[in-house]
Amino acid sequence: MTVVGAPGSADLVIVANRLPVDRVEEPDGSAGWRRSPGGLVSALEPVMRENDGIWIGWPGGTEQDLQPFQDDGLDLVPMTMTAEEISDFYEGFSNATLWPLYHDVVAKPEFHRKWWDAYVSVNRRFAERAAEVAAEHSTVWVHDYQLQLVPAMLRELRPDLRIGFYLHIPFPPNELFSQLPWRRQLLEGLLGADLVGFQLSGAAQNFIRLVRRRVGHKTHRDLVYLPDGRMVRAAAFPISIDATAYEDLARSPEVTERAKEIREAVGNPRRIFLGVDRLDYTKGIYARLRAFGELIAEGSLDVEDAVFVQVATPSREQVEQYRILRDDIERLVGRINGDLGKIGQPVIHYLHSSYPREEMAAFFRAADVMVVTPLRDGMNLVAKEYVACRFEDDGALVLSEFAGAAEELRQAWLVNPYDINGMKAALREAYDADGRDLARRMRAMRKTVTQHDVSAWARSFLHELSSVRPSHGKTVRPAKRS
Ligand code: GDG
Repeated sequence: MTVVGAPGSADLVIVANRLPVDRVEEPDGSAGWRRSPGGLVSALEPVMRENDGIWIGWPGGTEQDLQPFQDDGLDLVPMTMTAEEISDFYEGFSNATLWPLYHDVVAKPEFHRKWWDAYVSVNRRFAERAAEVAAEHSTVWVHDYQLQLVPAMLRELRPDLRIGFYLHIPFPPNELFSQLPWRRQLLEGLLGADLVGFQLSGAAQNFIRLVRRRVGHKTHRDLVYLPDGRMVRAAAFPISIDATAYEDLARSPEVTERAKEIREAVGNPRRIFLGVDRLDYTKGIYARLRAFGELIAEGSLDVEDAVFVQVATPSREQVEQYRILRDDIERLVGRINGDLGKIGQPVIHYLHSSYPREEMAAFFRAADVMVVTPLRDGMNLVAKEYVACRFEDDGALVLSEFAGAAEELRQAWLVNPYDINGMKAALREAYDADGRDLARRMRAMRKTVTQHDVSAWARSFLHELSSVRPSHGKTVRPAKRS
């Protein structure tokens, strides 16, 4: 075991709450690993390989005796978590304090000192592990809201490192952030990084303003000047997807066939509306289904012509707010189908389940109108995935103004997800849109998504990180363009 303070061997260390693999049981009963589908893995895999990278994260569960291992050539360092830490650090401070606070307080954040203590101690463990494995003057890239204290903790242990941090969710303005009893500690935690990346420039500006106001450091534009002479840069790096991989999947004969089957299974209506979300209160599922239900109830749309397929992937089921949300949505779906459906013809096909990527691509190809209406969302990759799958330049995207993706996908039907009548009008317009209008919009959105894909995102963050600290440290080799 390496001692904290003595450098390890990795030139690039990724630190994220989750490892890119899940623990699974093999057919013979032994425990194995399966690559989790997330986009972050495909984004970072090429740079990991190019730089002998190491990924530190929690594999899920409470197993304690876990050793570093390789999976398909990637070096993975599993962090353990006790049942109490899962409840206080993960479900508590991460998902019941920070998550709602950072998403416009769409649910009420809970503040508990015990949860904060767990957040501090888990962050410290992650920082210590990163300090052990990172080579001298190497680069450590820390991800997301669960680990905001890691940059400063790590810098204290290893001042030689170049440290980047990326926040995948929104960063709130002073008016909301300042509710947090530990606001200053969190800002100071982030300031341990050389570069703090956000989805949108508005979030980066919120951060800079908060640092000036709550920590008192001097700032100029996107830079923070620390008393010790160090500079921290805050900037936007909008995340994306592996667009080519999605398009290839969508073009495959299997997915093409499966998309046809899905259309048939829901009765071959004129238009299929689709929602795909983790079952989360930020995603705006309830209001969207209400809007669609009202269109059917008023006779503006007919159930013979239009159905709604809602995939709601199970998420954070131990957190109280998520249980309540599930009940609310399921009651609404039951009511709409009970009132308005016909035998063999529900208005809403509701699926509380997760699916393989191929099936997701088939849903995207089967759907005529993709409905993405979060109340607040850092980016929303589903919107981009839909666009990537529409290689025939058809299909409509109805997109919330409050999703980060709305800054790039300007040709979508943009809606205010709090305005039910506005959403109804947009759904109806998208339903009626003619082929030329659809093609014009989709072509423009496809250009955006293909040009700014996830590997461009990773490259630009790492490039910026190496230029923020040019005189210091080895430079991470960008992955070759594929
Ligand atoms: C956070 C931020 C930001 C969903 N169900 C299944 C499945 N998915 C995939 C989607 C998509 C991903 O999960 C969800 O990403 P989103 O971006 O939509 O939302 P969050 O999970 O909230 O992600 C968000 C993102 O981080 C990245 O920075 O965009 O704003 O909140 O890729 O396709 N994938 C499979 N089966 C499912 O059932 N295979």
